[in-house]
Amino acid sequence: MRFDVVTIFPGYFASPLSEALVGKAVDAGLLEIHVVDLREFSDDPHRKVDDEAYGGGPGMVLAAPPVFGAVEALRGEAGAPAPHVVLLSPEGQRFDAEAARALSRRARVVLVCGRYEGIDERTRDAGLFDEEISIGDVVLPGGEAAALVVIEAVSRFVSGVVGDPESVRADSFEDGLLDHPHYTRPREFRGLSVPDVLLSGHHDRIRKWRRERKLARTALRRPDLLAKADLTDKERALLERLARCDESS
Ligand code: JFT
Repeated sequence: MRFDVVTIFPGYFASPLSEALVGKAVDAGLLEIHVVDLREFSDDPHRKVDDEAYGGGPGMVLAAPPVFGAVEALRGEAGAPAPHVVLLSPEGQRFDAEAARALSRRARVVLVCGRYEGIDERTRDAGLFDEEISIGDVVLPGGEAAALVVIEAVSRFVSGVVGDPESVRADSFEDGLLDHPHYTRPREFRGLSVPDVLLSGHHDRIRKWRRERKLARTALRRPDLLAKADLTDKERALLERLARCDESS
């Protein structure tokens, strides 16, 4: 899979894209990531890409011409798959595991990172973007950190990037539930022990305990997730009873 990241801060991406999971996947040829300097598409001698807002107000606006130039150049690249072009923006659709999986099926994704107070609306009006994504209701100074979130989340779903496919399946949200607790050595630490069942070697009991902890944690911490979670009829009935605090049944 290929990503092209359009940004005024190309250097920002150097270490996150060369380290750890993503860095290894790039080295292995599973991912190809191109960082494109938006300033290369400025027609200004000082490489300016921003300007004052029509109508006044504080701050600057990312100008349309360089954004059009960059996206059109990437769409026109010969010999490369046609890209799916994404704008990171606070006004976008909320990014989640399902959106990450959907993007991982694309051969090539362009991530456009804006800065300043926002991007000239005519980029949207012209249909320059196929999709607009927000990583959440938090305010960032620009799209770069959001683009890294998208690359890391999508890459996990690209075949071969995570060594053990079972790990991708087992992690949070694959079944719509939070993960169960994890423990490793030492067996005793500052008077804190590991739940006995995990040391028992009874794999059926361990599986049952983990499932139960996932359900309990999700019900307590993120009850909003239960509506869409992958639950058996029995599990759903159990949670309904617990939620109603119906101790007679
Ligand atoms: C922030 C952003 C995302 C995402 C793109 C562009 C300018 C700064 C800004 C901040 C608040 C309101 C503009 C961006 C994001 C997120 C993405 C831009 N800014 N208006 N902030 N928070 N979750 N994705 Cl262009």
